[in-house]
Amino acid sequence: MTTSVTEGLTKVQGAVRSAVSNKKISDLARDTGDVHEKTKFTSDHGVPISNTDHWLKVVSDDRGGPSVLEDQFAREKIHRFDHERIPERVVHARGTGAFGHFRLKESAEDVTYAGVLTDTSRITPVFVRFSTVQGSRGSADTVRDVRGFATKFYTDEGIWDLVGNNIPVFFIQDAMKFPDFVHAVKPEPHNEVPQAQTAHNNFWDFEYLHTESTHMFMWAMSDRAIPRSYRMMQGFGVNTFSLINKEAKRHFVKFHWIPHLGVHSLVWDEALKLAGQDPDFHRKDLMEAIDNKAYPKWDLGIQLIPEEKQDDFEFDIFDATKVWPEELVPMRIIGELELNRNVDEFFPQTEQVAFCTSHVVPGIDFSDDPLLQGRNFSYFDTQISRLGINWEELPINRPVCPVMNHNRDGAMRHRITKGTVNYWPNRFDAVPPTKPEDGGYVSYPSKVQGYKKRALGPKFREHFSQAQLFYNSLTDYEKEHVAKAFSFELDHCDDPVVYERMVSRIADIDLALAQCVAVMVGAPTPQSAGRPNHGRKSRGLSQIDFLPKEPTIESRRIAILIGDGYDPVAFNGLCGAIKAAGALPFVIGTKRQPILPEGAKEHSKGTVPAHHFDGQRSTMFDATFIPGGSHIQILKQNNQVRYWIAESFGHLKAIGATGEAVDLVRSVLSDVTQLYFSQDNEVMESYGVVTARTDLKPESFKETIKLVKEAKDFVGKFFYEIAQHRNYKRELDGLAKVVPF
Ligand code: HDD
Repeated sequence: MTTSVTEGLTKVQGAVRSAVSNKKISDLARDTGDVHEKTKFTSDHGVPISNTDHWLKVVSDDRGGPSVLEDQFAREKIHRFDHERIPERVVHARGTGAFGHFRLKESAEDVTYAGVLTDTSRITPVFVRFSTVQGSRGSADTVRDVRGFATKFYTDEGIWDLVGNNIPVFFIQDAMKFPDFVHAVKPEPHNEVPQAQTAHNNFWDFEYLHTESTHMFMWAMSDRAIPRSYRMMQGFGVNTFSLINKEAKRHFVKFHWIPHLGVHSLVWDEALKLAGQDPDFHRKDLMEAIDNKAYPKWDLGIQLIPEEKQDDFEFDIFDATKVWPEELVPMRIIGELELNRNVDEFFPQTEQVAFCTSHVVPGIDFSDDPLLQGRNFSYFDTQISRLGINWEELPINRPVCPVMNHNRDGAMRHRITKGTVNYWPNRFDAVPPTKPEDGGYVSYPSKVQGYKKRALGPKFREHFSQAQLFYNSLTDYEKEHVAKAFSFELDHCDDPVVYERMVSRIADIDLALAQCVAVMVGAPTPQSAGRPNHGRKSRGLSQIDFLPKEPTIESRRIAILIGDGYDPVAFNGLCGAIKAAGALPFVIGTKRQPILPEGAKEHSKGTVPAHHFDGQRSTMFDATFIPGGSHIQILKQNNQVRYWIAESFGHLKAIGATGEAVDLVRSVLSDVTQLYFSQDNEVMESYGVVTARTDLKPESFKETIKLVKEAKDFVGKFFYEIAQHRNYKRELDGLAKVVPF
């Protein structure tokens, strides 16, 4: 008996190892399912069905009659449908996911023996689910909110779930407060309003009463909470974990995902509009990028503190409301995450994926972070309620290494374990615990002493210093955005107790900010700061610290506006250059039927635009290009085109125009007297508006990438402006508001 179980296990392990070596492991991590085109239509019990449209009825020759309950196929179809929904996640209900892999670039064996962080020859398959926090499953993607960034690593030693957010700190220090926090942030209990917004009394009431939230709400009011794309945001493990090495030495660790594309955000007006215009904006963005092979990538960074230095900091390193400033704890980049495959079916993969912070692999351990310890209880529990006790058997959650133990039964058990015993120890020595020398998990033997009390360590009591550190580290335009975010949020609170107290709290961080918000929301203007500003700043808190090393427009969506009579040379040249730079051109026309270029021959097929002006808005694109040509006479009369240009300008986006289109752009932006446009032969860049009077020459498109790096010629200058993401100078100099949109 013992031999057969062990042999079986060895065989499975062998099969997995060889699959790993054949790089087929990524296929094991997902169930590709059946391809429906090749399979006969059957009932769920496998019987082929010939009619799926009509319930079995008693019909006579001339009329229909009653349906009969006997129809087992109709009943099965309706039963299945009635039970299609499972409880949505209590938080992070709205999300999207993708598959990919993690490659370790530098072994971290000096600090851990975890295979996934030491074996540089491995390619570890992953599934990542991004999410918003507050909204229901059907809410919009672009709301102001924290974003979830949860990664499931299918390692050779089992599942490692790194369940993080795009903000490095959290609202509370102790997990016991989580239900209060979630109740306060979710729609209010009496009317279920508002959906997917923190802009309401209860949330800000809670924030005021929990000074520990101050650091986090400063982040939530910054641009971090309105990302341009899931692909352009950082991820943070937030909690403090431990890494243990072969010598049984412990380091405390914080995990970071750093996006190759940089960290970029929408502007608030755009985020608000997109919530209605395209509620799936972020979901589609991720799928579109992967479909176009613009695979998003992140570096994995670790910050390490050796165990003996845990008390060397003015903050408690187990307090999840604190960052570890990079000046004190440097970042070490060790690996790279790439997402490269969209899901095949949303429900069994993205919806049923289930994460657990308690899922770590040998070499990774927990810490005394009180938030993490509570999370380690909560996630497993929530998966039981969402999916049932056998949730780890679902294809998306299943480890790719063998699983063997004495756990049994429960609803929806799939696994069949052969053998006559299901307990340990047993007379056959069957399925014994795995010894540490064979890779069995060993919890780090840390020394624990103290009193059993409902309390936190003394350093957990300081709540404002890092909130100031964050605010001080922002650029001027980022600070302006924080002021606007507070003004929006507190304007939506109608209880003066809430917004007046909150303004006094903001004065604990920055007096000028509090004064500005007070004016906007109608609270008494504070006359003195709640506490002095320590004036310190830190790297890595402002988004500007994450601009890509080389300017890139990869995967950016660029709208090209045309009507009949567009200049074909500029149009074709720009389309080609956009594609060559890895970005996506979208032709938006006055209609979605063929549009003819200037001088088209009689039977010319013209261009069929991807969209027309009623179908799209400027908000859905990163930049706009308008080629010259006689079509400008038509576009000039078109209010949608004029609005598009004004709105793009207001949303700080790059605008490019050539030939006659320069006059169109100038006429829309004529009130912005600080702008300069191309007069004759030169290419002009002014506040991110790039214009060229002369016709574009095909040879100038050839070396696109080089031109962008040097910001040369029309293409180089225009693409360089797109790569900057937004022209914030336009906002700082007050130009963005000049043209109404
Ligand atoms: Fe949580 C989901 C991130 C604190 C309890 N959380 C959830 C998800 C993410 C996070 C990304 C979605 C996972 C997915 O895509 O399925 N949560 C965090 C972070 C936290 C945090 C970064 C602070 C460091 N969470 C936290 C606490 C508790 C929970 C303190 C409870 C004590 N979180 C849950 C949950 C969820 C969840 C209720 C809902 C759905 C799920 O777990 O699977 O158990």
